[in-house]
Amino acid sequence: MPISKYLEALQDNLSMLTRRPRILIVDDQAINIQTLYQIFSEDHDVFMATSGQKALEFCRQNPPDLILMDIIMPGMDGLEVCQHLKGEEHTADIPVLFVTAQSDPDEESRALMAGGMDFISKPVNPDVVRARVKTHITLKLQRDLLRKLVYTDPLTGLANRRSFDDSFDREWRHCQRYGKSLAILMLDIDYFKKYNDHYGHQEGDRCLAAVAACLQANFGRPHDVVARFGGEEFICLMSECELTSAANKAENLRHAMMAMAIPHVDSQVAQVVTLSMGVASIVPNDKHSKAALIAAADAKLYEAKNNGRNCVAS
Ligand code: GH3
Ligand code: MG
Ligand code: MG
Ligand code: MG
Repeated sequence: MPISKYLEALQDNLSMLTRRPRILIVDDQAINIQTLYQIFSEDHDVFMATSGQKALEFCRQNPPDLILMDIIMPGMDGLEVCQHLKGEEHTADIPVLFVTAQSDPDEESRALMAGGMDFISKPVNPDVVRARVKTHITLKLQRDLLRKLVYTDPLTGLANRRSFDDSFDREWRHCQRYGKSLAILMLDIDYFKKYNDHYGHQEGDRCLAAVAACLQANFGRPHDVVARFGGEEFICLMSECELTSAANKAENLRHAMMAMAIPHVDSQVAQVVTLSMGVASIVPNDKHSKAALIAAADAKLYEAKNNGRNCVAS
C-alpha cells in the first residue's frame, strides 16, 4: 500500500477513537435531563428525548454512542425501549446505561436482563456517572473501529470477503422471501500481472484503489454491495435485480473503467486498464446454493476472458 494512503488510513482509524462522542439522554422529567446535560455537555454532543417512543425514533435515524435511560416513564418504559433497541440490527450495539430512582436488586436485575450495560441510582454522583460513561464509550468506539478493521479491505476501502459473505447471506434470504432475483457480478482486471511487471507493485496497488473507486461510483443503490473478492478480483451483489439489468450495469462499468483511461501499455486488449466480467442471477430457493451462484458468475468471467477480455459475459 502506498505510504501516504497507509498514513491516511491510520489517521482515519485514530479519529474514530478520539472523535467527540454522542450521548442520548432519555427521561420524562426535564430536571433529570438538565442534571445529566450539565455533566456531559462540555465533552460530548448531547441529545435528549422525553419519551421512549421519541428515543427509539431518534436512535433509528441517528444512532448515538451511548444512551442514559430513565426506567419509569409514561407509555413505553426504559426497559421496553432497551429491548426494542437490542432487537434491531442497526441499534443493537448502542450501550444503554439505566439511570433510575429505583435501587432494589430485582429492578437492577431486570434492567441488566433487558440488555442494559449498567445501572446507576439517582440522585447521581457526577464523578461516578462520568467515569462509567467514559468506560462504556471507550469500549463502544473501540468496538466500532474493530468492526471496521474486520470488515474492510485496507487497500481499497471496500467491503472485504468476510463482509461480503454476511451481506450475501442477508440478501439471499431477502430475495428468497420475496421471490426476487439476486444478481452477482464477478470482475477481474485484464493483464494485471503485466501491469505490475511494467509499472511496479506500488502503482499496481494504486490501480486497484482506482478500480475500487470506479466500482463504488457505479453501484450506488442501497442494496448493492461491492467487495474485494481477493487479489485483483472484485464482486458486486445486486439485490432485486434481473440478469439483463445486471448485465447492463456491468457494461456501463466497463465503459466507465475505460473512460478513466489508466495507461496500461502492455495490455493486449487496449492501451488502458480494462475489466472482464461475468454475470449470473437466480431467484433463490431451498434447492439452490450460494456457492453455485458464485460458481456460475465465475464461469461467465472465464468465458469473458476467453472471448478476448474487456467484455461482459452473462
Ligand atoms: P488475466 O487477464 O487473465 O486476468 O491476466 P492477469 O495477469 O490479470 O491474471 P493473473 O491471475 O495471472 O495475475 C493477477 C495478478 O494480480 C498477479 C498478482 O501479482 C496481482 N495482484 C494480486 N493482488 C494484488 C495486490 O494487492 N496488489 C498488486 N499490486 N497486485 C496484486
Ligand atoms: Mg421517569
Ligand atoms: Mg485474477
Ligand atoms: Mg486478471
